[in-house]
Amino acid sequence: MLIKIPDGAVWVILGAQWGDEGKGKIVDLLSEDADIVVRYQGGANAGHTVSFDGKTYVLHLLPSGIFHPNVVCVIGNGVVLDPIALIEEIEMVKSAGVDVSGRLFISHRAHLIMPYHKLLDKLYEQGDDKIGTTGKGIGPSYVDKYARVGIRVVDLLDRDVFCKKLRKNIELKNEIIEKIYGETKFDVEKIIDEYIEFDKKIDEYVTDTAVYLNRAIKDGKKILLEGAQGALLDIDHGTYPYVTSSSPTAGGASTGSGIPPTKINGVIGVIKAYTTRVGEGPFPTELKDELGDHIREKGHEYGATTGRPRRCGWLDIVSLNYTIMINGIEKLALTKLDVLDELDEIKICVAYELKGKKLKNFPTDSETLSKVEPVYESFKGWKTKTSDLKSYSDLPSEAREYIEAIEKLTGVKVSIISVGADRNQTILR
Ligand code: 2SA
Ligand code: GDP
Ligand code: MG
Repeated sequence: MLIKIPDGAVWVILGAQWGDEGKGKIVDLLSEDADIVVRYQGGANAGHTVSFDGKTYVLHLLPSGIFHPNVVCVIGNGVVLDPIALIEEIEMVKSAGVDVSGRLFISHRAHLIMPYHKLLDKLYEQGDDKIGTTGKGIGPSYVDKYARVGIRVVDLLDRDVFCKKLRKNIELKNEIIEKIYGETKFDVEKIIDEYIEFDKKIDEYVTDTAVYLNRAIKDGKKILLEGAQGALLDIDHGTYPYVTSSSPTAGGASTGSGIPPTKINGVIGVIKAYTTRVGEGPFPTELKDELGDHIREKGHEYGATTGRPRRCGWLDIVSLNYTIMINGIEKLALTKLDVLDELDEIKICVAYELKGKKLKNFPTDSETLSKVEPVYESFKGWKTKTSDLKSYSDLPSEAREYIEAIEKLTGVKVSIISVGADRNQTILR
């Protein structure tokens, strides 16, 4: 199934909910006609699933275009790179017959995840105020980036620079580390050796990816910018503090890749036919009942990185209209329609009420969001298997009504409909 991408297109593909919308599937699908796919934020917290030819792969750092031999994959400067996870992943795709040589580029400017980041992540997650992170060291690594003490891929080029920065970091963190372990846990020399070894393994991929991408734009290449997590987990625009520490939104695609905003000419939002969230934080349409359990089991809603059960609920148009606004989403890809196949009734949240009054905007604080009452519109279920259907007109009329209601409520066209995890289980409009 080929989705044609115009020459010179630079499109952002991002999650318009709380992540796991099926970005991996959609990016893989679009990659068939793309030249370059770029990851622009997050790290190995992401789990992007790609399924084809009866096989399923979960990617954490490599862009979801990696299974298309003609696509160049770029890990941009906005990503926080876990060396161990990256090397494991390169090995994983190699054993699946994928050659990454000459078609994987990693930014010099990407920050590294260090062993103490993972430890601090776990430490901050103790107690009642936890965020429900993936424990992959993401937050602490971005803290160091913004505190201007982070270690970047470029620092590995000079052993002396790397050692100096690492020693300073360990010194800064020792106090906390000693509090947990009663002694300094980290062997600085061992970390240095491990990371220098890592540098040797990735050296062939490291380059100035901003220069590479801007040259590619001049050459009219077709570029996809792949967001991780989702817009409602954005550090600025998400349900703070229950967010990730990066910018999954369209703005982050520019800062996280070095592609200027003026060169981005399309934004596609990926949404599920319902909503999921993993980790803590408000979720107005959450179903804490058997229906929620049914959706979790039917949709295999378990974390692709941690295996944690995902919280499930109805589609929420209020939050969706907010993420459409923040990102300038012009097209929607709707996934997992098949998961709703067995339901008698399907609901969409069309408004929030607080103390009996309708809210005009998506609340700015999590406290308020946790108190809103969703107002639902009800739709008749189609009670028909959709996972083998190939065209829009094949879909049962109730399913089409559901999709068209989403379009009406958002003012955005649903251009791609996914009815199964496989590449081919897709309906185009
Ligand atoms: P972190 O680890 O600091 O980024 O966690 C902060 C919040 O961001 C959420 N988050 C995610 N939400 C959905 N999917 C993610 N990737 C994995 C997946 C998650 C998994 O694909 O299933 O396996 O558990 C992801 N990564 C981060 C996280 O749950 C916190 O709410
Ligand atoms: P991502 O993080 O947005 O890439 O999404 P994940 O890979 O974390 O989670 C999406 C899950 O749904 C994966 O297991 C996919 O294989 C699966 N999936 C994607 N699209 C569909 C679909 O249309 N139907 C079904 N049943 N599963 C899908
Ligand atoms: Mg995921």
